[in-house]
Amino acid sequence: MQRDYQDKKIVIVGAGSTGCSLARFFSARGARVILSDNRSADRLGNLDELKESGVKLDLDGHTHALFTVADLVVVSPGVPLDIPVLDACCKEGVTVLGEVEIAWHELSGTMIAITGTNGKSTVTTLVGEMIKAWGEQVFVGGNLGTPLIDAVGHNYDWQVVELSSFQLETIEAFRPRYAMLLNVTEDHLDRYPSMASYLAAKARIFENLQDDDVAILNLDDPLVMQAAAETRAIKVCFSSQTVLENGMSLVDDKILWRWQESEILFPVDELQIRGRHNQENVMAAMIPLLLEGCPVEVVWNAAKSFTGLPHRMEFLGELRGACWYNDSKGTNIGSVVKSLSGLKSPVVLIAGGKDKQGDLSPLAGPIKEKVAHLILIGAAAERMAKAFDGLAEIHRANSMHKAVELANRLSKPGGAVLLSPGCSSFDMFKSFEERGQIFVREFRALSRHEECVNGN
Ligand code: UMA
Ligand code: ADP
Repeated sequence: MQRDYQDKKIVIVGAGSTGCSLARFFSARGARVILSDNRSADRLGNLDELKESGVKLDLDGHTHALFTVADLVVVSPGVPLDIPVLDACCKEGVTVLGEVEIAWHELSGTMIAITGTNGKSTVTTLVGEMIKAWGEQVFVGGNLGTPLIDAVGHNYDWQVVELSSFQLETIEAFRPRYAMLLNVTEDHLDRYPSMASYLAAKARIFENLQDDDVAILNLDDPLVMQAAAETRAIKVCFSSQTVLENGMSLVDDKILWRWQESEILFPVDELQIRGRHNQENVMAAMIPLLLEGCPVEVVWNAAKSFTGLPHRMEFLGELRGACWYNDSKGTNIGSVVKSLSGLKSPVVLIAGGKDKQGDLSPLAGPIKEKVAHLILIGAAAERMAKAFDGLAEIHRANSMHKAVELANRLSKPGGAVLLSPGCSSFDMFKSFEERGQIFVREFRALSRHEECVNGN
């Protein structure tokens, strides 16, 4: 499966975490590597180590002449495929692939690939925890943070990889053993011309599956079932609405796993992660493990011990009787709807950020029902203010510090304050993690201040 890159001219596009890992991988295999980025050196991380290992840099823009003579161009997920230099590659017949495709050819072990609009990181982490509890060697990464190419050379028994639609756009032969599609709602419409093209990118996870591979599907989501309609793989579904003869269902307050004559029940009130969507995440995560013969108690104990990831409905504490939640990873409208559904009114919602140009209307009903005050930040503030006019009292804040102060003043005992932006973070912050960390830091500073004031 491994490919020979000795002396090949390889251009890597994007010098973020993916690009740097790719550069290390290819230079260790004797390739002639050029790392290209449209940013200047002062806006990138330290690239000295790569330079020392012979990687050439092409910064502050992409030099067409370097690309069109390359043997291979490998793009980072955040690089749109329609930029002029990649058009030029296409015209010249230069192969353009993504990091996941490159990594897949190098890896042995069983791969579980997970995509969907929401719940990917939760399910990826949970599957990883279950495999670790089973005592196997597992790589857990992908869009979650550590590029898949970093798994090469470690002989993992398993790779559990979170995949974004961006990463799936640049696969060719990529064929995981298990391919999971959790749900599809609007996202990334700043990159895709339509919902159909976003769905088509997600559906590529099934493209190369064969008869003995497994597609794990959310039966309740028509777009998921549409995306997997043509797959050759064995379909194993989960559903919280239908009781399945074969598959994973939610029956009252129990998860029911039925597979080839056997039947097992798991009480959901034993789980620490809350909400119907998290029950669905647990159902999806358990499927590959149970199919692989992992003992039921190992699977369920891992599910029960899982307390969730930071920045996903992370409970911070109470301030003046209101509960505060950090849901900085709520980066699309569908996820804000889910997060609000678990909260009691009145909610102060902090939202906004880099606008992904999606339809905001699914959030109108939940805002009307639950949100008393909507504090808007970032580039999407104007569009959101128009869309939600009259549904809640609307405020603006030009920093997280101001948003937190205002939220504290507007909150009511018994209610909640929620940061769930429904947007990506890149207009004001480096990442959703940084946005969440700053929110938490501001919350803690305010809590200390209130304690001092009350103490006096
Ligand atoms: N760049 C160019 N030319 C362009 C556009 C961008 O050179 O035309 C450069 C930028 O200047 C920048 C570099 O590309 O220096 C960044 O590449 P990248 O955005 O792919 O960033 P990485 O650091 O490689 O991170 C990527 C994923 N980022 C995106 O998909 C935007 C990370 O997901 C992922 O964790 C990482 O690979 C490892 O797999 C982040 C993300 O926001 C968390 N993902 C989206 C999401 O979850 O919604 C899809
Ligand atoms: P992703 O990695 O796909 O962004 P995460 O697991 O990080 O997903 O969860 C991000 C947010 O998405 C959560 O805070 C929650 O609001 C929402 N979410 C999580 N799981 C689901 C699900 N199964 N269906 C719908 N929304 C979900």
